[in-house]
Parts: sequence; structure tokens; C-alpha cells
Amino acid sequence: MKKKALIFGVTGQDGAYLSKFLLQKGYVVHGVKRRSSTINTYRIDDIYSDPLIKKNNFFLHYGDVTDSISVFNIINKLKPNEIYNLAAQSHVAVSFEIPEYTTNTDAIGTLRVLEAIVKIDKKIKFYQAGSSEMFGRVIETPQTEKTPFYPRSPYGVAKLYSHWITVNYREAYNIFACNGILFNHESPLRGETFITKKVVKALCKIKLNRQKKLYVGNLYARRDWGHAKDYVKAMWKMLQYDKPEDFVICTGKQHTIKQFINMVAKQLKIQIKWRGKGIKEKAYDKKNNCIIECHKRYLRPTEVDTLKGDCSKAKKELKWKPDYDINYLIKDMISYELNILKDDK
Ligand code: NAP
Ligand code: G4F
Repeated sequence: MKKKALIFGVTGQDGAYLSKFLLQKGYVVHGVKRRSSTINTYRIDDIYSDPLIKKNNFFLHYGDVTDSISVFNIINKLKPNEIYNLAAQSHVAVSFEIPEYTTNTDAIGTLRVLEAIVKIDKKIKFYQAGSSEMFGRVIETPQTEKTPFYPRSPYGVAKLYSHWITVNYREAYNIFACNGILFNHESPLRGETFITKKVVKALCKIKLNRQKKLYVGNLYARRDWGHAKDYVKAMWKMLQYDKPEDFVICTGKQHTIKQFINMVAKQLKIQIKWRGKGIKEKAYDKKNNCIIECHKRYLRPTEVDTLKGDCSKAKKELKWKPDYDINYLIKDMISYELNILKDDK
């Protein structure tokens, strides 16, 4: 019998990579997509034409984690072996603008899925997409599974609720429920308003004279960036482990936003020089044109200044390690972007 997986958030970056990964492992994959006025499946459309993936193993269902009826009905109808809850309003800055919606989706959405599992079939394994944002104003570096949390945004607080409700349902109802505490992971399929995608896309356009300037916020925040391809493998490994536990997934290396920009510029052979300080810091190309400026619009009311993880537990217990480094990640993102720009003249 083929294993059946259900992915909430299938149309997102991780949903797309996880779907392909599970299909290649021989799973039947069901995904929940939201109704939207425009088609929102561009990240998974290629699944249907992938020669490595057997046909008739991938199905989509309309649903929403803010709608407990749809959550219950889908799980009840499918009775999957594994559920991956990747559904979230995942943008930290936006969570300050729509805190109530973010909480409903990112916190109570998880409760709805867990409650359905307990009512329908306690044997269903559950993965919760937790975040390094929960460490927020970090208490120690590097961060491990034992580091105390201190979230700094409505998003981080909502994810912290999801973390603890997952632990609580695991202990209260003896279900196989795991929290992945994933540090930032990126890819060509990353949402356009996250910093890595925003920088790669803009610098590719600047290189091809299709854009003049990029506006960013805090250049000195530090992040531990990995590749989404590696991280979805860790999600799956957590659900194959012999007991349900929580795991930090990261690379253990960190860079500032400014270093990330410099690395992208270097790979694109754009020479840049930085001048100025604070919000007035700007980057200039070799003709002295200002191509990057900071704008206070992109600063957050409370920032997470630094994140750097330690994934020793995942390495030891799950035999997981990241295969891709930041240079490969940037190369992959640039090549995807240039390919699109080439076709989009
Ligand atoms: P993403 O690209 O923003 O994808 C989020 C997915 O959730 C999309 O499919 C989105 O649907 C869906 N969604 C949003 N609200 C929903 C709702 N109310 N009901 C059902 N589905 C809903 O995020 P990602 O980068 O793939 O991340 C996946 C998960 O991991 C998220 O929970 C995120 O918070 C968490 N996480 C991400 C990272 C990271 O660095 N990427 C790190 C740690 C944790 P639409 O396509 O219709 O918008
Ligand atoms: O790319 P970001 O928006 O990602 P952030 O806030 O770290 O959150 C991402 O990673 C989390 C894991 O730690 C996930 F849980 C979450 O769902 C999401 O995937 O911002 C990264 C850093 C921040 O410090 C931000 O202030 O980049 C800084 N930044 C500077 N200029 C900017 C910008 N961020 C964005 N989005 N846009 C800017 O112009």
C-alpha cells in the first residue's frame, strides 16, 4: 500500500518541494489549496509533467486552515498516514499589519488540524512547520532545541502557540506530532517579498538594465540561510523517526543582509561600493549610479537581529545534514531568475 500524505500549504515554497520529494518516494500526495481570484498553483504545476513522477498520485482539494469544517472534512475523507502543516501567513513584516488573521491561521489553524487528528485517527503522524523566529531576541547563540523562546512579532508569537499546542497534544493524546524548528530556507520558488528573492530578482534585472534601483530595510540583520530542498527532506525524516520529537534544522552559518547582497552582486559580476551610514547607506555601481537604497518602510517595529542554529540533534538522530551551501543557493536562484528574464523580453 502506498503511503498517503496530506499537505496544508501545498502551493507555497515548501509545499512544492515537499510534494515533489514525497511523490519521488512513492507517496500519494494530497494538497490543500485556498480559493483565490487568481490561479495560485504555479509552483506545483510542473508536477503534472515531471517524467520522474508517476501519474495519478497528486490531488488538490480546496480548503483553509481558518475553516475548521474544511480541515475536518478533508482529513476525515482522506485519512492520510502523514499530515504536514505548512499553511501560514508566513511573512513576518506583514504579521504586524494583519496580526489577528496571522494568529488565526498560524496558531489556531494548527489547533484545528490537531483536533481533527485526535477525533478522526490518532495514528495519523503530524508535522508542524515551526520557525527560528520563535527564538526572536535570542537568549543564546547558537540556538538549539533547548534554547528558550522570545518571539518578536505576531508571526513569531503565533508560531510559538503552534509549537506548544503540538507538544501538548503529543503528550495529552499520545499522537505522533513533531515540531520542526526551521531556520530561514530559500530557493528559486521563494515568495517575492522575502529578502533573498527580492535581492536576487532585482540585481538580475539591474544587471540586464531592466530595473534601476532596489529598496531594502535593515542591512545588518543576520540570518542562517539554507536551501528548501534540504529542509523538506528533514520534515519527512522527522515523521519516519522512531519517536515524535522536535528538531532544529539549520546550516549553522550566518550572514548579514549586506553580505548576502554582496555575494549575489559578485556572482552576477556587478561591482558595488557602499557609502553612507544607517538608513542613508547606499550601494553604487561602477558608473556611480545608486542601485540600492534603504527605506524605513522596510524596517520592522521589533526586529530579530541575529539567528544562527545548531542542528547537532538532527545530524545525530535523523542522520540529516544540509547538502547545499549558500553559494549554491544563490547560484540556483540567479539561474532561475535569468532564465525567466530571458523568456520575458
Ligand atoms: P509560503 O511560501 O508563504 O507558503 C505558505 C503556504 O500556506 C501557501 O501555500 C499558502 O497559500 C498557504 N496558506 C496561507 N494561509 C493559509 C490558510 N489560511 N489556509 C490554508 N493555507 C494557507 O511559506 P514557506 O516558505 O513555504 O513556508 C512553509 C511553512 O514553514 C510556513 O508555515 C512558514 O511559516 C514555515 N517556515 C518557513 C521558513 C522559511 O524560511 N521558508 C522557516 C521556518 C518556518 P497561498 O499560496 O494561497 O498563499
Ligand atoms: O526574508 P525575510 O522577510 O525573512 P524573516 O523575517 O527572517 O522570516 C522568514 O524566515 C523565518 C525563519 O526564521 C520564517 F519563519 C518566516 O516565515 C520567513 O520565511 O527577512 C529577513 C531579514 C529581516 O531581518 C528583515 O528585516 O531581512 C531584513 N530585511 C531587510 N530589508 C528585509 C528587507 N526583509 C524583507 N522581507 N524585505 C526587505 O526589503
